[in-house]
Amino acid sequence: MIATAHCAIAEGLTGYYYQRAKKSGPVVVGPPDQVVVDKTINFATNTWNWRPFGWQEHFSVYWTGWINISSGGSITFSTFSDDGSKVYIDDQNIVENNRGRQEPSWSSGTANLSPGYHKIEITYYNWKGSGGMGLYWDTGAGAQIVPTDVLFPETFQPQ
Ligand SMILES: [Ca+2]
Repeated sequence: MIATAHCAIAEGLTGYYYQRAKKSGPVVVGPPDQVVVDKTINFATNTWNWRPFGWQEHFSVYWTGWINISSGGSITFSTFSDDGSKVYIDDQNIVENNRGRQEPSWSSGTANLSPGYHKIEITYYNWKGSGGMGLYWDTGAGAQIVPTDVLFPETFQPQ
């Protein structure tokens, strides 16, 4: 047996993709239509033309997994999304960026995190028209896409 938990490779977050949504928010219950691991959450925030699996409208995504915090303290997370999105860390709603159908919009929130692994969950949906989604953090150098090397999929078992 290989002790995978000790040499886990950061490879991104597990994404559950649903080919459905409501006008007011995501629908992320029941069996997903697709499940993948996304290296980063950084989809078409320059073109607003994100079409996962060829879908353009009426889809939702639930990403889940772990984020590894090397230096604890206060960290600001943001999303930039069309339509809405939310971020939860350790079951706390850190970013609330879900106003119903919306133009590309920023929203931020701050989490006070200890060093180590924390559960992270994100919801996103595109009801109609253009779509895109980015997950950012600011660890002192301005808002940047949360990098793959701190993101672990749902199946990862933190020690
Ligand atoms: Ca839209």
